[in-house]
Amino acid sequence: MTITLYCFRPAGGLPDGSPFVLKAMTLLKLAGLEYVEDRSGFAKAPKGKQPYIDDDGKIVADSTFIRIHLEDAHGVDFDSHLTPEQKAVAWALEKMCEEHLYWIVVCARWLDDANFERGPARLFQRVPAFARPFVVWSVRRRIGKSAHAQGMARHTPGQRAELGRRDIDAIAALLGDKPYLFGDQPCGADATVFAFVATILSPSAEFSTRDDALAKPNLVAYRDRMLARCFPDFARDA
Ligand SMILES: N[C@@H](CCC(=O)N[C@@H](CS)C(=O)NCC(=O)O)C(=O)O
Repeated sequence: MTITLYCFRPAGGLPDGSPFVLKAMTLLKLAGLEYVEDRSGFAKAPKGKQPYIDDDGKIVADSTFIRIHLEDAHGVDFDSHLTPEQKAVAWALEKMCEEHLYWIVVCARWLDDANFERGPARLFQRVPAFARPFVVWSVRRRIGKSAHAQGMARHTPGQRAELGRRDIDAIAALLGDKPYLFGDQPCGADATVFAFVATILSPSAEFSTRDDALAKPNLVAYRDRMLARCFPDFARDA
């Protein structure tokens, strides 16, 4: 049985423009499970977001629930080599990326006009030209409201830069000179942290958090290592 992964599309030199989709792809790769990509499923997304999967008729939405499904239904144990303390750190780090760092990325990509044109604007290329300005305006407005409700958009760009720098410092310090977050083998949290680091390093948006990540050689090497391992077609020549 093949798993179908509902996703957006490659962007910024990565297999998908969404860090959550990239996380799900990476989990599937780390698990050694075959999957096919379907880029036409957004309208039917059960939670209005991607990724979601169809695994032999079972629909699972949300990257974390996809991970739990892979563990339960396919017997995958991403964290078999982690101590309970490392598992706790892994969970906290993942949620820092998904619930904090993500919103810094959202603000950089969607609120900044130049970054919007470089990145998310491309998502609307298939919308008929006459309707595009309205669709773009309404989607940007909705995402801006979400970022405001979450809180990140209430900060000044300088304050977001400060928060982003601290997230990047935390990831870089935890990774240190290890190949993966907790040693020689990747764990579940590597899928998440890689997805966010790679998204931030991608040239599709210019913001200070990207500069902070580019200034961490261990993060750049980690991105390249994970790309080479999971997505060789997208690997840099580094
Ligand atoms: N908690 C979800 C978050 C997924 C998510 O936020 N996906 C974004 C793309 S990065 C999305 O589909 N957004 C569509 C929208 O908000 O309209 C997960 O882990 O999968």
